[in-house]
Amino acid sequence: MSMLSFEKRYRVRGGTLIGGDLFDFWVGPFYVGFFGVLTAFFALLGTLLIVWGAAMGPTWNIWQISINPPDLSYGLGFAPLAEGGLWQMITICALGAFVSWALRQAEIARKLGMGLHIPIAFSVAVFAYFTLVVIRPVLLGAWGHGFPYGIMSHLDWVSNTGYQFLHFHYNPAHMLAIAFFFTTALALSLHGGLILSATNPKKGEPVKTPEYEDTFFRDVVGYSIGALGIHRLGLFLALSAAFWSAVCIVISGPFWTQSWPEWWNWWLDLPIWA
Ligand code: UQ1
Repeated sequence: MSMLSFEKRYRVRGGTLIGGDLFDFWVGPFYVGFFGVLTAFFALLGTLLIVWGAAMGPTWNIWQISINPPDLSYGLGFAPLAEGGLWQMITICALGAFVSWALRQAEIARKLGMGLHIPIAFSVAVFAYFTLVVIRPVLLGAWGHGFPYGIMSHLDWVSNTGYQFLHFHYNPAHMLAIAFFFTTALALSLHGGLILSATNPKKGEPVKTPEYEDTFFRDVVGYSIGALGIHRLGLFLALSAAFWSAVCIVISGPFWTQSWPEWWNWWLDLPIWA
């Protein structure tokens, strides 16, 4: 059973941002709303365009299919469908679906009288994608700077773009992003482990209370951040990872064109060595 019987009681009217009561209904377990319809529209159209692009060839090999952005010579203009125009339309559909999804999250949160933490957090991930396919290409003057939509091809793009700056690990914002990704994994593993251990005691023993959770961490590291605190910390770490990822790529090209190892020459150039 995917939905508990009492969940029905939380299915309240209102909270919509647009459309009033018109789309204020559920289909099975799913809330629809104006933005649910919009999300479905963009997701379906975008997927069909990807399939159309794949059908243009040259391969049906799932690993090798790639919908490429236009050639750099098209600048910030529209390109013919087979020459990157499909990539442009798919990008519009993706952003349309992501933004609609965030607004649907906002409607549901409003219905339930919750804060807007979920749509705001999701928007940070969307912002990272937007930075890659819109902000950076616009700053560099061509849609061709966006990344191709394909399993192997997007990995090749990441590799090539990294080597364009000789060694991307010397990018200070990239260092921060990686540190935040790793710390997010550490925090979530500690938290998930703690919750599962507290809720799965030995046979016949009662589930452990939050005091046990606090005591565990006070015993191991001398500090407990608390049940609410760990979620605030986790959210901060995860959003920081996405944020610095966006920063590290948007500064590469538009604001720094040399190799990233060379950026550290500011250290050697300090006047104190003279
Ligand atoms: C923690 O202190 C805590 O509070 C009881 C949790 O909540 C359930 C946690 O999940 C974790 C992982 C910690 C430990 C975190 C730090 C920063 C010491």
